[in-house]
Amino acid sequence: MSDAVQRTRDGSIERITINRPAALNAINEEVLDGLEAAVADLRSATDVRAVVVTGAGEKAFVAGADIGFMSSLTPVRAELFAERGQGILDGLAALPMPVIAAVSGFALGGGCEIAMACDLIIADATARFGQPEVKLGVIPGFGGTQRLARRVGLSNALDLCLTGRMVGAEEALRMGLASQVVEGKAADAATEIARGITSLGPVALRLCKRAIHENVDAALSTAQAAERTLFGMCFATEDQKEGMAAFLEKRSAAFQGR
Ligand code: CO8
Repeated sequence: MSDAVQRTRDGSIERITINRPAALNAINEEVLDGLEAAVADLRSATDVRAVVVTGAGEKAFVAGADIGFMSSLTPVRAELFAERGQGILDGLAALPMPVIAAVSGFALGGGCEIAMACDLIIADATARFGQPEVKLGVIPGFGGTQRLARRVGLSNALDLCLTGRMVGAEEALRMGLASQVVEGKAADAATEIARGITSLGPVALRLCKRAIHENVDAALSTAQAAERTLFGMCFATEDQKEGMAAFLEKRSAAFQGR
């Protein structure tokens, strides 16, 4: 079994580390295999309340798809590789628990696309984001043209995709690509944020993700109808009763995820 993607558990936090530091964690078939397995396991992992995705080594989150691997792809295999990557990142985005990308160093091409499939992107001062595919004569293929436009708007997405330029953490924050820029290492801050999330209502987190992800492209009236249905569903949970009782009794809530 490959160790191109490593997974560790810290209480109810799962950490996924993309682990090819000598190639700046570039994405090859083994990385996709590891991500696919992680997504499949986490989909039904009720004991995991938050996920942190990070890259091994000091230099990169992920510096894109592996260019050596891609260089000899036929059009059909390239499309299949992109289709597989898109499917896995769709699965990552649809995980029931919050997923946090901890970005230190390069998050380029497919690396930026992995980060954008996460709910939060936590960047430190070393982070460098970009979609440099046009420099290689290709376009983003793991959802980048679409997720970037949805996250940062058309103007910023066109800027990044058509120039291939890299932006630092502060510019990524201004664009709305990074959720937060932190002091110290992104992985440490992301773990702290994940710890905070583990004390929140798991069912509410799941429904909140659904409300946002499943309706982002819908008309406002349709999306709000979905929201109020999901809001109503919260009142069928023990978590809602516990959360509101804890507030009224001036104590911390102990959510069971039911
Ligand atoms: N693929 C393969 N190897 C890589 C990659 C990569 N994307 N990025 C870095 N490496 C390797 C380098 O070749 C080098 O290996 P070696 O030591 O054996 O020569 C090692 O990592 C260290 O890299 P550098 O020496 O280049 O480090 P620098 O600090 O000088 O530069 C950069 C760092 C700027 C990040 C530079 O490595 C770079 O530009 N990398 C390529 C970035 C890039 O273009 N990424 C986008 C790739 S395209 C893509 O992601 C499309 C996704 C959708 C795919 C759809 C499927 C068909």
